Parts: sequence; C-alpha cells; structure tokens
Amino acid sequence: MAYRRTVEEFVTERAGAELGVVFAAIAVASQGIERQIRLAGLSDVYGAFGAVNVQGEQQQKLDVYANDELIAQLGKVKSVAAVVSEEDEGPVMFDHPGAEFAVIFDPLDGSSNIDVNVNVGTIFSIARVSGDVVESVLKPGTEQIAAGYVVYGPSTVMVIAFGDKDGVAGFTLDAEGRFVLTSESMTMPPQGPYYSANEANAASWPVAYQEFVKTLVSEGLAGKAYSARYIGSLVADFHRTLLKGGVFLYPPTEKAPTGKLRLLYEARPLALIAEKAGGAAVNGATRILDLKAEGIHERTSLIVGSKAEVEALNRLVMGAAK
Ligand code: AHM
Ligand code: MG
Repeated sequence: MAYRRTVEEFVTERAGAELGVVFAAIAVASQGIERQIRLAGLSDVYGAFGAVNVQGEQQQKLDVYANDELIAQLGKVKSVAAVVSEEDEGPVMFDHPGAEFAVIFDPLDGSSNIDVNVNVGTIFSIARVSGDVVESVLKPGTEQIAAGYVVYGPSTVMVIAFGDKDGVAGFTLDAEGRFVLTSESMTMPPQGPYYSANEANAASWPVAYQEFVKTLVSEGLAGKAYSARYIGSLVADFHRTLLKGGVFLYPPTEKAPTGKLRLLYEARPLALIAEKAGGAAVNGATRILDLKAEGIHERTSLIVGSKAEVEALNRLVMGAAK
C-alpha cells in the first residue's frame, strides 16, 4: 500500500514545522480521547463528573478527560502560548515566552451523545497571538491560522483547513494510532439533499427560518425536495453536510435568543472549513468569519452548508428584515 502522510507531515509540508508540531499534539490528544471513547463501557468513564462548567452545564467524565488531554499535550508545545476551552472560564496560559499560537477548542462536542455510543467530536481553531491572548482570539474568524475537527465515529476522522491556503484535507485514524491522509481535497456539493436542525424548537424560531424549512420540505430548491437528518452532535451533523451537501441550522430560539452554539470554538472553525470546501456559513445577518467576538464563550446562531441553501436562507431572512 502506498505511504500515506500523517497530519503532522502534511501540515509541516504545507505550513511549516511550527504548526506541524501543534497538529501533532492535537493528533496525540485526539488519539487518547478516541481510545477512552472506544473503551468507555469497560472503563467506567461514562456519566457525570460531578461538576458544572462555565456554561452552567454538567461536565461529563469524558468532557473532563478530553479537556485535560488537550491541555496536557498542547502544554508541551513551546510555540503555544495558551489554550481557550469550552470547559474553562478563562484562557489556560503556558509559560512559553514568545510563543506565537493560541489554540481554542471544544474538547468534546455533542454532550448529549457521549453516553449513548453516538458520534461526538473535538473542534479546534488556531490563532496567532500578538499581545494580549484574549484580544488575539477575539479577532474575526478570517484571521484564523487553521481550524479543524475530529469526529469519533465508526472510523475516526480529522478534517483541517488553513486560513491562508485553499483546500480542505481529511485524515483517518489508522490501526497504529496515526491520522493519515485519506482525502487531500474535500469539497462540499453546491446543493444537497438534507437539512439538519432541532425542529423541536421550530415554533420559537424567527418566522423566516420556519418558512425556509417549510419550503425545503414542500417544494425544495431548484426542484429538489429535502429530507431531514439530525444527530445532535454538531461535528457529526457538519461532517455529513460537508460530504453530502445541504444545510445545518441552529437559529435563535426563545431559550437561546442569540443562538446556542459558541462562536469561537464551534461556529468559527467549522465556517472556515465550510468556506474552504466551497460552502458558506452565516449567523442570519453576517458571514460567521467576519464576526469579531466580545467574549470567549460568546454564542451565535449558525447556518452552515452548501451555497445554494445558505444563499436561499439569506434571501428569506433579509427579506423578512426589510
Ligand atoms: P455541547 O458543546 O455542550 O455538546 O453543545 C453543543 C451541541 C452541538 O453539538 C449540537 O449541535 C447542539 O448542541 C445540539 O443542541 P440541541 O440538543 O439543543 O439540539
Ligand atoms: Mg460543543
């Protein structure tokens, strides 16, 4: 079998050794997380950890494991100044003078699926630090150096993109525990067969979103009717949308009027990957990548997917705003 490059080798070739080492650390952490998830039923790591995180959510044991593992691996990398995690209120700073990167992550996304053997994931974004760490990570998503996610599924896959380079690459965790290149150029179909949303919230979405989903179901777009798919793990719902096309949407709701998903470590990295794959991502009014954050745990609504669906939604939402 032909030699397949590892994610570290691929990143080093495309973006230099400094960034390659950061990806190597993320790969080692993800491999450890994958192992814990795979063996979860045997090793008593299912269930609640017993603490509540900064978002007011019950932390699961696997959330804590994944967070600790990423911090431990990235803490060994001299070019990483700090990490910002969904699980921690503020940045975790490392004593690495002159370090140029901050890594922002959701260590284990899809909390409702952790205990039920359904796909979960890790999402990350890499920012350049100049001056204050928090100021650096709040800058718009167009400034991201790179972004990626890992989906822990029937096979475990890492998908990455660089801010200043074209293309989206996919890697699969092999039997030796390495993420090896399995698709160098991933593209999102221009239109797809699925919409993906928690429709239990539909009655409290702004009307334009309700109309949009009604249109997809009844007449479709360009003569193609849509089917629904919703896993409830953003990474898995996004991964399907990337491969098959269509749209994922988490609009504002009564309970979460500014959206539920987090801008820095959920929406923004996936928006970069979507755009680099030929898709689009908006919050209903603005391109996700143009949003500057006010705080590290800021929430946003998110509509991400193929161009045809995101543009159709934009027309409806903007029409409603007039
Ligand atoms: P989490 O970071 O606590 O796991 O929450 C984010 C998750 C996403 O993975 C998913 O898209 C969304 O929450 C599902 O929310 P809901 O259960 O409201 O449909
Ligand atoms: Mg999450």
